[in-house]
Amino acid sequence: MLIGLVGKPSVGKSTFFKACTLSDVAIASYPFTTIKPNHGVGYVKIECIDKEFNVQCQPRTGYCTKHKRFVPVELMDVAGLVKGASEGRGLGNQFLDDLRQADAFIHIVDVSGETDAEGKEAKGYNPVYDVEMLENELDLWYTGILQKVWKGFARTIQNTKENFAKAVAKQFSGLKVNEEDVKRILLKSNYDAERPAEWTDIHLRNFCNELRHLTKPMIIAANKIDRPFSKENLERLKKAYPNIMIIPCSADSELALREANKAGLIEYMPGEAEFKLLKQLNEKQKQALDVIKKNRLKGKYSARLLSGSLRHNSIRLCLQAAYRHRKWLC
Ligand SMILES: Nc1nc2c(ncn2[C@@H]2O[C@H](COP(=O)(O)OP(=O)(O)OP(=O)(O)O)[C@@H](O)[C@H]2O)c(=O)[nH]1
Ligand SMILES: [Mg+2]
Repeated sequence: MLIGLVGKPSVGKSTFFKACTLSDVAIASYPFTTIKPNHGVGYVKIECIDKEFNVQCQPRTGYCTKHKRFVPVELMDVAGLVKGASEGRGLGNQFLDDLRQADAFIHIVDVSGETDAEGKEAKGYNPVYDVEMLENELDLWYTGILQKVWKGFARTIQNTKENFAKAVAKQFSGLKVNEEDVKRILLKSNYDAERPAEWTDIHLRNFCNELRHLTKPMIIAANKIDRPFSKENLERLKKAYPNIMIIPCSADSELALREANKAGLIEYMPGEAEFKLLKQLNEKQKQALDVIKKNRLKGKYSARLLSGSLRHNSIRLCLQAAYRHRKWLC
């Protein structure tokens, strides 16, 4: 199970990846900090059944502590995507190539409004544009794969009565699209698979959009919720995209807590409301943790709630994708 972290530059993809995996990756405020994809293992936290039996289990994969089970999920952090990527802009095609193997995406959006479409510093930017842009680029990517061969492809299928679903799945080979996926789209809508040469451009684009949604399901992580205008922007996003699951988070805060835990300064279990101090901290460390505690762990949009629900929801996302491929998560 591979989840790709996608989004424009500087939204916090690598920070999110590092908070989940604790791998050593480059994080910086300038665009295109990441060029080559980073792979790592993150964990989805779920309640463990061992609580019912009052024992401590030893899972084959992942780990279990205090009746919380941490299920491993492979994550991939890639380069930022900008408008025109499907035509090769930015790191365009290379970026999209890196995403072929993903089973699902988490779209990391900067809800602070402090980065523009290219990931450069800005003020008052509307993150709704970022969702529009990414959705559009992913659709163009999928549509482009069929469009470039469509005329000859559709004519041959129509004349030779070749199996449409099989032929389409072959065109998308490498993107984890199978025959069953194509059949599901055909069943759901009224595309005429025996006469594809008669499809219009709109038919083709709609078909590819549906195939993309089915084969690369996506949720949104509304990152940088700790910034002043983030809550306002979050509401704008929710209003514009009522059908997409949107989960606010602060990757930066989560990373600080995870690193402090790793260094033995605090005891913190990912997704919990509290952490326990284990050592004397210096003034700077104390201040940083105080800010996280006051503003992020206790507030309405708390890091705990956020990271907790993000984990919970990413399970649904993973299971949805796993089910498609008829295999279990672990
Ligand atoms: N305030 C705040 N800043 C954050 C948060 N997450 C990341 N950042 C900052 O955002 C900037 C960009 O972070 P990266 O993780 O490098 O972003 P990226 O999306 O991987 O960027 P590219 O690799 O260039 O595409 C850095 O300065 C981070 O410290 C957050 O939750 N809150
Ligand atoms: Mg990065």
